[in-house]
Amino acid sequence: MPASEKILVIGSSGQIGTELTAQLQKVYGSENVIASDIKKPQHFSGEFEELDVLDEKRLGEIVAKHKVSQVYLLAALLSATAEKNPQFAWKLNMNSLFNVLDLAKEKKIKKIYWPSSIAVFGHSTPKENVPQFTVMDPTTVYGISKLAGERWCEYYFLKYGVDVRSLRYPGLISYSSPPGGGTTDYAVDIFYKAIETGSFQCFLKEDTVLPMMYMPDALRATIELMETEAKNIKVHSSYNIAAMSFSPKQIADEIKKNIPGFSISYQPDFRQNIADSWPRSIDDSCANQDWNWKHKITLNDMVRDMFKHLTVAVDKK
Ligand code: AKB
Repeated sequence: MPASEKILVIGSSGQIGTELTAQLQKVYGSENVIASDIKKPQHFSGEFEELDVLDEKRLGEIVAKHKVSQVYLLAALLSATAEKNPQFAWKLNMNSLFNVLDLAKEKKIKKIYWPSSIAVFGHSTPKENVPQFTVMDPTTVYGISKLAGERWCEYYFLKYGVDVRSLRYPGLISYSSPPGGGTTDYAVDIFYKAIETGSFQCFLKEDTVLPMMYMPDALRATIELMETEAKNIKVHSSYNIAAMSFSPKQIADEIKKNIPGFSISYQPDFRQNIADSWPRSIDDSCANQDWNWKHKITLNDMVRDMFKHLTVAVDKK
């Protein structure tokens, strides 16, 4: 990244935002990264601006003040929370994207990162090895907003030459910041409950297989995509990326290798319907061909690393 670039992360306190902000600071220098969210977190080191992304005027002021050239837009309501407030989810997920796309259209910023999700797929999408281009019929408001967002990203690229890049994240698993409001969140909660109480009640059925990824791979994918030369980006909606797929039972079995007495029970709720509409595995060969993407972390590595970090964190409490 050229030295003159300044990055604004919107939604820097969320699950992805917390870790991506730290990684961007590490890679590009703290002085080149401005974090922003609705409220400043208690312990944050670096530049921070309080920002409601729906406030277009304030967003423009922050961009001008810091001479921002790249925006990572991470603020969104995820699948489960969005179902509880569909109108607001649509407003937040779509208007935030328009506010940022329009800054690029007006040449106030040069590059955008905006995450999409496996939630863009639906019941008619193939369940296994979903190709990059396929049937997409999402049934959740979150999935609909991500699919519409993908179409708008491509539209802004084709019509106005906006450099906007995107990944369809699978469920993301991390130890340093909790997820909020997703259907794949169980795969993070299960570790905390296993360590703290030795048991876990899962809101999905035991054999519900979903695509997942460990956060370090997701961060690397994001930065690699943003570093790719523009001429090599062939997908202007959002790239499929993949790492691993597992069910609650499979991850519970891995956890039992670390905590032999661990027990899991299943009490499916409304999130089961959401999970049932999503695919089980993803074909990410386009990302591999265009910018050399390849995941590194397997289920086994991830479980080992989660326990290493979480056990230390729980011991310190
Ligand atoms: C969710 O479960 O809503 C998210 C996602 C798959 O985008 N983690």
